[in-house]
Amino acid sequence: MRKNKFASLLMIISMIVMMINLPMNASASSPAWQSKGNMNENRQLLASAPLDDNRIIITGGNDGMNHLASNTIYNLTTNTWSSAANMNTARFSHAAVRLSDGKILVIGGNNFDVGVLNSTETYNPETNTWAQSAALSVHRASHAAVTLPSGKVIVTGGGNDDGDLKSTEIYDPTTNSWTSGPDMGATRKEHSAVLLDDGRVMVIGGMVNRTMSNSTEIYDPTLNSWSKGPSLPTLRYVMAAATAADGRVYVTGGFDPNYIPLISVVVYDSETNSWTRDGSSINNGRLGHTSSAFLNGKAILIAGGAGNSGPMNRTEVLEPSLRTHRPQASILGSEVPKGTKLTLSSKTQGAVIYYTTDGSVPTRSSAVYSEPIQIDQTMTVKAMAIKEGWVDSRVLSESYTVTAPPISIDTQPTDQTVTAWETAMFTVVATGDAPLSYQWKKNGNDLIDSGNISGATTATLTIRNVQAGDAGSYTVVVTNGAVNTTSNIATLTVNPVTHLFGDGNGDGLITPADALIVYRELAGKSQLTPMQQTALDVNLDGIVDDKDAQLIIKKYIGYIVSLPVNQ
Ligand SMILES: [Ca+2]
Ligand SMILES: [Ca+2]
Repeated sequence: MRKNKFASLLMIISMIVMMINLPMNASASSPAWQSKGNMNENRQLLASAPLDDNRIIITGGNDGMNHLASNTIYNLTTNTWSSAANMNTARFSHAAVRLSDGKILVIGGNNFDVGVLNSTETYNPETNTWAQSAALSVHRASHAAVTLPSGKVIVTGGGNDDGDLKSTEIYDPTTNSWTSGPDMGATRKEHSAVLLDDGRVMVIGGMVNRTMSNSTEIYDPTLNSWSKGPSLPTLRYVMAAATAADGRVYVTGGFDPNYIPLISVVVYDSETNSWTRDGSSINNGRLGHTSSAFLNGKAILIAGGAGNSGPMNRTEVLEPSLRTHRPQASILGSEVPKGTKLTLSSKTQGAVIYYTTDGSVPTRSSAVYSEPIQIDQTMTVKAMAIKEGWVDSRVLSESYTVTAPPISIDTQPTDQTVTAWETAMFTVVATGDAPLSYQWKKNGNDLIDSGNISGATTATLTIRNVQAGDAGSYTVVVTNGAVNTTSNIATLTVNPVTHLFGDGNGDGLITPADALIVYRELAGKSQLTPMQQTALDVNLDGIVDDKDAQLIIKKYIGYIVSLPVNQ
């Protein structure tokens, strides 16, 4: 039963081979896919992974008749093939990934004798041996897998006798164990999966909800969730994909809705999050092939698959022109506080960043970025990244508008409790771009210098001869024309007067002895206490002098009825 369902894809491929006999000559274009040395066997539905910068291991597949346990290693430098030990289990429509320790993990797949597999095994290139690894929780074939930046491996979708899968599983090499990952948005098999240059994973095309699809989904390991990605320009199925060192994803071959094996190549550009038809074409239209980038990402190998003549042993290599990653700014163009530090970086290791801050296009004569750029005025930052042997990056352009720094209040006005007829003072200490101006408010209303109010537009507000009606909430707004800030609320509490006006010695009586205190003070023989200052200023003019002494005498002799006398 298992065998039959998954043999159907092979039958389709065989039918295509019989139906289609079109010439598949590649048009000359640059950069070019170059035909390389043939594998010893025809292989389709095979899988591959890089061993290092020069070698890729090709695993399993089938030759149209027999499933394969054999593997072969391609060396780019010598353009030769060498043998590798057989897997424990022959498998095709499986997945292969390079683990961070350099070993190769092959996952699931199909086997003509057993059916869809859940077994996995790991190849140690140092010893040229295979070892059984932990089994998947779900049997999977026609799935796709990617090693995450964390070193874990995510396996996506595929199918088995129970149907197509939208589930994912995540392998931890350190514990040799699988756990469930988040479901994709739909079932997906016969697709490709690649690591993007930002650490996310893209699954591409294939059969989605049992229909040929050009859709993509993107897995973010930091969020552990899937979201929609940009769709391929055209439908293609059973293609292969690999990511080059500059982050561009090359999707090759597959067949289209008319079952034509494709020679066309489409490229995903992470900087624009979009797909474009590449100028290059592969030499042999093929589907059910494999594609891997060498470890340094400077070249991509495609191998095997089925073409017009059935399963093939042909291989091709692309050495893409690599484009330096456009610099990224730590802050996108926006309003920023004066003095903001801007960091530029390029994902391309070893790239040199040139930048300008006057809006001109940067060149190799522009300033070399070496430390954060301080934004002290409104400016447009343009930057490009350059690496020898790589195409210059696109130009980053970000515009910043400097906002005045905020005014900080270092000392807030504090609550005051005074007795009626005393003086209340509120003071603020603020720091900001000069000149600073002040506006005191009572209960939210602007105060002006008038009556007993002075300093309403200075740092210190003075309220003399405080009366009950002066109680309330006081704030001050500090401004420099560009920005303003409002102080905390300070509350003025006014207690009723507790002294008897004219009673300087506090004996509860108004007598000539009280007037004498005034004269002693005027003669410089004593100093008045604040209490005396308030009690003896019986005419409320802010000073204690002879006029007050005379009023005290007048009160004593009954010439006036009560004190104070508001002159
Ligand atoms: Ca007295
Ligand atoms: Ca007075």
